[in-house]
Amino acid sequence: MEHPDLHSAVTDAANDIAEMEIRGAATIADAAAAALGEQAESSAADSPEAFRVEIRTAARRLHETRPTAVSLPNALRYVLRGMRGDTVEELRESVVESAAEFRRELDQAQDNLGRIGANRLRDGDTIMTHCHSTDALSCVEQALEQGKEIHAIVKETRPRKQGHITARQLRDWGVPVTLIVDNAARRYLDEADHVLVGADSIAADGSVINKVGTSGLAVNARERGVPIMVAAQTLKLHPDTMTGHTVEIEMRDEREVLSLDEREDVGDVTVENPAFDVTPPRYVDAIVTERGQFPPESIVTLMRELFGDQQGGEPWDEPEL
Ligand code: RUB
Repeated sequence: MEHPDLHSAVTDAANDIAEMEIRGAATIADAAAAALGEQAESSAADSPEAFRVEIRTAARRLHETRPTAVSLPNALRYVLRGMRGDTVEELRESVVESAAEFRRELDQAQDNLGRIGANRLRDGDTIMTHCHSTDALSCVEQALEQGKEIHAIVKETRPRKQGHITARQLRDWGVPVTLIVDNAARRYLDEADHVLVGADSIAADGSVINKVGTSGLAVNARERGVPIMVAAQTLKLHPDTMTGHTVEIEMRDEREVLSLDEREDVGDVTVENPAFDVTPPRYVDAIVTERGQFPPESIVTLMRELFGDQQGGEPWDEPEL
């Protein structure tokens, strides 16, 4: 069979995800679902089989962009599981609807999670954040809507400085923000009531995979007695970890760390640029999801309930009959 044409919505989304123009686990999932929907909508497939191949090829293209956030394969799997029908038209309609439904649920889950997480924040509390997480910010937004006053210490988050996005968003909501370099975090923990971060993936043992630097922050926070709260929709639960798989940590280009001039100046050294790290469950106080909040060690119970015996597998695998 010929290689199917991919819609520019898919190739553009894939490039933007790889280049981090689209970034953050929930936003990546949303963009991937939207792109699959557009592929279905504009498909010129002349048979149901050709249509299925086309959608699976699009899913593969989107999936190969970034390896760590499980929200991406979970989103693709959701949309592909909704693909049903005997004709191209039926298949098209089912994928378009499945993608739209996924996106609606994502929004709803983030709002519900925010309401649950906001209950942990008291009037006058100060949070310390790392990176930029829409799930984490949803908790702050809901706390503000409840009339609470919240202050924020925002880590800039090298090398990509996603902390600036967090700072801008909080400032727009009227939250007083203190921006600090990552290395100052331990000093400012004494002024924080919570560390509030998001997650790219949550493993079955309750480990939290998030932006590199999260684990060091969590260890320091534990030592200072500051509770660590992780805001993560169930979309971040990693089904493959139930059978012992580990989560791949993305290694990114050294140019994010050193400019070409700096590279020349520094000379022949090895540069490593892991984008994420793993925080063991003993450093996490609560994982807040749209289904309630959980001590990390008990997240596996929720995973069993949600995934049952079904394993993750590749999103484009043919369903077993
Ligand atoms: C983003 C990051 C965020 C999580 C959660 O990393 O680590 O904390 O993705 O975000 P990157 P959200 O900038 O490398 O994508 O809560 O929005 O899903």
